[in-house]
Amino acid sequence: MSESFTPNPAEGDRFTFGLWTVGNPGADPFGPRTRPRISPPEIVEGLAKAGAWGVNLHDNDLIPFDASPTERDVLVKEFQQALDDHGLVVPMATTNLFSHPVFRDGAFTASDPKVRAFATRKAMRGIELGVELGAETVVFWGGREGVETDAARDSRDAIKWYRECMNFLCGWVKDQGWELKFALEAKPNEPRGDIYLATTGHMLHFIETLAHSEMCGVNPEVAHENMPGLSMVHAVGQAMEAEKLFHIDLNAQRIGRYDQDLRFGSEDLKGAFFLVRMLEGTGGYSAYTGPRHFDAHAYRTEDLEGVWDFAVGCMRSYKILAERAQEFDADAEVHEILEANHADPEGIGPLLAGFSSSNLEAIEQLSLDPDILAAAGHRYERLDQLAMEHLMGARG
Ligand code: GCO
Ligand code: MN
Ligand code: MN
Repeated sequence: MSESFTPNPAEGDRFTFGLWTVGNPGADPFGPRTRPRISPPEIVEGLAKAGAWGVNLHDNDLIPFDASPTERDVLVKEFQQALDDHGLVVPMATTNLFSHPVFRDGAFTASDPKVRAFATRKAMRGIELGVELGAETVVFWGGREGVETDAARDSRDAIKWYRECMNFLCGWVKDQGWELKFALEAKPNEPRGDIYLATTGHMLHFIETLAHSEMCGVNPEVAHENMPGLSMVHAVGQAMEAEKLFHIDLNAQRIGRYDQDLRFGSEDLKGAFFLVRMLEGTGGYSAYTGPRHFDAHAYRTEDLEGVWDFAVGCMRSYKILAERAQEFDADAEVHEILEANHADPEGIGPLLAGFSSSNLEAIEQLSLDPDILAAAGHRYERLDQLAMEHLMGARG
């Protein structure tokens, strides 16, 4: 076991936080903020001290909605200076298409085409800001893309307008000659009663219908998959298999609750373990190469000291889980159980990998007795106990 799980960008740790995450002042729908606001340059300084590699932002985390062009430029310059001073990068940028009342009926899916045009224009300004700061990925989270009542519009229209806006923005980015990737983030509900494209799976299909699907992928979030009781590990696995995991929002969540955005690893530790194992690639396939981004915030009980405890905690938990995953995948007993379950001494698997008359004939000839096949147990109780013991630090 390592002596230290301190995050260190110089050793290859690529942890990022949003300005809105550590900058969250603890306000909720039932009460005002509980801690002071921190300016973007102060956040950059704090994140660098904590061991983060980068910082991400919404346009309006840095530039107020009604700032003049001159005010904008001053804020961007100060922020850029802080990034240079503290050696942080901005790998991702996103656009706030949910706070202003203009988006009360949606942004890209608003029934009023003027609102859709306004949202598209705001997204272009957000992308320009991202490019200016060096971002390579643009996230789209459609917080207001939904309804409280389906009397409002036909969801087929909503999906069509969403596609039109994404196609327009992809076309514009290409026209600018920029090499950017778009990462679409799903959430099932909150703040709208029902949000369109509710899960990562919905998004993966939608992306395939876009004009420039090659530049679009997903940004799955732990909390958003767990809210309705779905598996984040499966969402990420499907995205990785499709080569569409363009970004990730790490946090923690208890099933069935409002979007909690808790410190990574603080709930469903087992889910976090298998997620980190998949991202690190210790169990097979290549590792995810993008930044490990935390979209979470400190408990409302915390002051600024607690905010930095929160940020360090997210990164330490990730590193601890990465080490535990590596130990699990190096465990001979784990290998033994997995090999027994995956064994294919007769070479049957490849026969199913493509239809041909010879494969068909070979499949038809196989002696497959379901009672024999059903007789043996799989030893997943032991395998899972091994995972839990590695996770609890009792092995390895
Ligand atoms: C949420 C969402 C947002 C988005 C962010 C970036 O928890 O409400 O996840 O935090 O990730 O707007 O697009
Ligand atoms: Mn998110
Ligand atoms: Mn969330």
